[in-house]
Order: sequence, then C-alpha cells, then structure tokens
Amino acid sequence: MTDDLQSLRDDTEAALRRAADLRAWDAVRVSVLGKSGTLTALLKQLGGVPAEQRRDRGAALNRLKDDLATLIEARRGELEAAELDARLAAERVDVTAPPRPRETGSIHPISRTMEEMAAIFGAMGFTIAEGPDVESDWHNFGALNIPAHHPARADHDTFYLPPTAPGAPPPVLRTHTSPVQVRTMLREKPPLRVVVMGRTYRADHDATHSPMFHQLEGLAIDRDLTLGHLKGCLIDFLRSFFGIADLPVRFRASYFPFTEPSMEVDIGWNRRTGELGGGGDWLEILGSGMVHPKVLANCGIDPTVWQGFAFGMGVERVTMLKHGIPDLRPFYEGDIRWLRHYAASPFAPTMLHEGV
Ligand code: 2U9
Repeated sequence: MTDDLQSLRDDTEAALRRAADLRAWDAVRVSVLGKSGTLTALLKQLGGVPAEQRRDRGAALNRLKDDLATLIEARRGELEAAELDARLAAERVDVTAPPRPRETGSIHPISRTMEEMAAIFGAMGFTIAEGPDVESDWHNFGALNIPAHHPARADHDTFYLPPTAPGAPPPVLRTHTSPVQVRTMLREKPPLRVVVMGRTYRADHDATHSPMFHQLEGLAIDRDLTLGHLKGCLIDFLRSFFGIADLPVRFRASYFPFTEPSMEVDIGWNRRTGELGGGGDWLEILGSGMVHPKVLANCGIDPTVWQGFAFGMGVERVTMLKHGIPDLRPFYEGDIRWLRHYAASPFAPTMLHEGV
C-alpha cells in the first residue's frame, strides 16, 4: 500500500476510535466514503493516473475501500452495543423494590348504603326514581294529605324559600323524599314499584339530627297489594341489608298522614352491647303503611282499583346501626381519619358482588 493510502487508513481508524457515538461515527463515514469523501475523491482521480500505474492503483483503492468499509461497520457495531448497554443501565427496574404506598379513594358510608339498598330493592323489582330538592308546598305536603296548619307540618321543621308570587305558598327544601313518589304517580300508570334515595332537609340540628340528611323511601302500587306484601318486603330487606338471616322484625301500629294503616318497624338488638339480632330488645328502624286513599286520589290513581304500600327510613341511621358508627356529625365533615376508618375500599368485595 502506498504511503498516502496507508495514512488514509490510519487516519480513518483513529477518527473512528475517537467517534464516541453514532452521530460522530456517521460523520467519519461520510468524510471517507461519502460523495465528497476522501476515498471517493481518490477514486475519482484514478482517470488521471498514468496508464501503467492505473491498474495497481485501482486495485489498491478497491482493497482499501473494502478494508475501510469493514472498519467502519465494525465500529458501528461497537457503538450500537455501547448505546444499548447505556440504555439498559439507565432504564433498569428494581423488581425487588417495595411498592410505594398509593392513596386510593374510598366510598362514603352513605353512598355505600345507598348502593346496597338499590341492589336489594332492585332485586325485588323496584326501580330508582329521582326528583328536585326544591319542591312546591303541594308536592311536599298537600298531595301527601298534610294540609296547611296540620300538626305534621310542625314536625318537619321546614326550610321555606322566598315565594315565587305574592300570596303563593313558598317553595320548600323537601322535608322527605315523598314528593318524588308523588311525581312518579302523576307521571306513570300503575302498577308501580319505585325507591327514592336522596337528600332531605329539616331545620333541626343536634347530636342525632342534621339539617340535611338522606332518606330512602319506597312505594309499590298494584291491584291486590296487602299489608302482608309490605311485611314480607320489609322483612326481606332488613335481613338482607343487615346480613342477619333470622333478624327479629316487629310491626307496631302508628300514625302518618299519608298512610292508613301505618306501622313502625322495629328490629331485634342487644341494648347493652349494641349488637343487632336476637338480644331481647327492640330498636325502631323505619316507618311504613298502606298508602292513604286520599293520597292515591291526589296523585291521579283510583283508590277503588289500586292499593299501595309505602315505607321510609333514614340512610344515616341504618348506616350507623349497621357499622356501629356512634356519632352522626362526622358523616358530613370529610375528616380523612374518619373516612379511613369507616369508608369502604372501592375494591373490597361487598354484598353487591355476592349477589343479594
Ligand atoms: C307517598 C305515599 C306514602 C313514605 C313513608 C314513612 C312511613 C316514615 C320516616 C322514617 C324515618 C322518615 O327518615 S325518617 O324520619 N318515614 O316513617 N315514610 S311511610 O310514605 C309515602 C311516601 C310517598 C306518595
């Protein structure tokens, strides 16, 4: 090999060694083998070489070209391997590292109770109805056989809103979810089976009462409904909700303006331990009755053809009893420590997953 070719080979080899990454390597490759590369230039000059030297010179240049191509490719292999090693080192994952604790959301006990109630009544063929929190006096009271000046109005500690017209009865924050059943009856034809869950408002605030609380109410309307259907429905619900197959349930005569006859419902518990079941004591849990014929008529349903039963309960109250929660107020405070203790994991299996 002539000196100039040897030094081109040496220079290229040194430049390749200095090239620390694939960009630098490519610059070296182009500077030698590219269109304006040093070797390309030598090949182009071959025509000017005297004829007697041209053959040898051409052969030497071709050998050098193959030789350089081999060197260049070898260096590319080295650099690619080094780059891959660096990436693998940088992206290394320690599969033995303990996972970092992650904050997960949780389901508020009120929401969980309402989900469970919806599942139980859903399995019995009830659908869910909703309605507005701000109601007319008629939907909240009048239709339900609670006329103006009726003593039941006082019990409801109603929040009144500014009247919409002079002399008109002012709108109210609904004091129970019953106006939603009124609206359902006015809108739909019987037979009906609906449950309503939602916020209700009463101007009453102490350790066991909140100005906003949740109710669940149910209504069934059919041709031949009796007190027996009401009792069966509520006994099944209570045993399913509290998860106690032989939970004692007792019905006591009572009075509500919207039902006749009316019954309050008690469940068995142990007053001393707070445990639900056959402890010998009784605890009031909900109210119920056969829908008053006047209420059916007010809502456009013929009481000579249709009977209905209805019931209502406080969602906070049954949640406190089910989970042994002693105080009502923390339900609305969003205290993270209380939620950690009483709120349910969205991943924990519940009665909803087991089927009710
Ligand atoms: C219509 C007809 C009848 C719903 C009923 C009760 C009995 C009842 C209370 C339980 C505790 C409210 O949360 S609480 O204070 N409710 O005792 N509710 S019957 O009766 C209706 C509802 C709508 C059209």
